[in-house]
Amino acid sequence: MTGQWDDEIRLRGLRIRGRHGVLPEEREQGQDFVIDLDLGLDLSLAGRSDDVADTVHYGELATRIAEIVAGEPVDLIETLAERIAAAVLEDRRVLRVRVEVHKPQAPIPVAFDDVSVSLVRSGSPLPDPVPVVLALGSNLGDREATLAAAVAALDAVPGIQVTGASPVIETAALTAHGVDAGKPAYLNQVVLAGTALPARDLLDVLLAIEQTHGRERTERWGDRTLDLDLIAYGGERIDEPDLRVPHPEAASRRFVLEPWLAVDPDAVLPGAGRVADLLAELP
Ligand code: A4P
Ligand code: MG
Repeated sequence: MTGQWDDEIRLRGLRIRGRHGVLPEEREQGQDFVIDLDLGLDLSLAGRSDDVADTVHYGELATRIAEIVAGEPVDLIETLAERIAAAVLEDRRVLRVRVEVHKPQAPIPVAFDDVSVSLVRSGSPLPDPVPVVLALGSNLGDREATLAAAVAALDAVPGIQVTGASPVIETAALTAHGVDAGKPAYLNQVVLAGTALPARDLLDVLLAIEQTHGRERTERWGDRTLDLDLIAYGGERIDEPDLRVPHPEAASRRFVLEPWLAVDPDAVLPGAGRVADLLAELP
């Protein structure tokens, strides 16, 4: 663990006009409210990826807060602060938020600098990521570049974090009729990842990446430059027409087992056994 629990995004002095307060003139004329926010969240992912999709976008956050402050009036700045905290915590990555709402023009009959309320609220902790195993294959186009782009695309998806990637191996094409040396050879790779996504959502992500990185736009309609298979989703068994996990062919496919073993010598295919043993048993 890094110091991720201490990571923060701080937004200070967000000044928005609102009509909150109990007095009629406050409701009619409105006044400035000033918001300070401290968001506690893990910034290490964004620090590595340099991708705004891996963090809370402070511009979008500011816009959302401005909508709340400028929106439906409430009597108390306590209520306003609570609403802001709830909106910030809608993003499940935010573990903790401190909201301070200042009302510098509050109707106080004595000279004063500022009045504010400050509250701290916590989000419900994210579930531990599920470890998943993905198999990549490509036998058309710039195979190496396609695999690299697919790994990067996977890692860029919020809720997916690539934790390991095997070396890329070249394998003869396996068809319904066995190994076919006349077909273009494949490059294969196995990627380990952790995900907060349900298995079905993960499959949708795989299919979408296949679509964007996989289709060769040539006359050879249907030929795919990228095949992305979900080999294992934690230890779960799923047996539905369009989603079968663990992948039913994995145990017999050298082009899956070999790279998998290379990236994880202790790998186990749920329901089938140690990958090292499965590989040794293949003809
Ligand atoms: N689907 C169900 N379960 C899964 C799963 N665990 N992972 C469904 C991914 N998809 C799963 O897949 C068709 C549908 O399967 C998906 O829409 C999904 O809903 P596909 O990849 O579009 O089908 P395909 O590739 O035309 O056929 P198939 O039988 O899935 O082929 P495979 O198993 O993907 O194998 N030879 C070498 N040397 N290296 C290879 O990588 N790959 C293949 C393709 C053949 N020969 C190969 C290699
Ligand atoms: Mg497939």
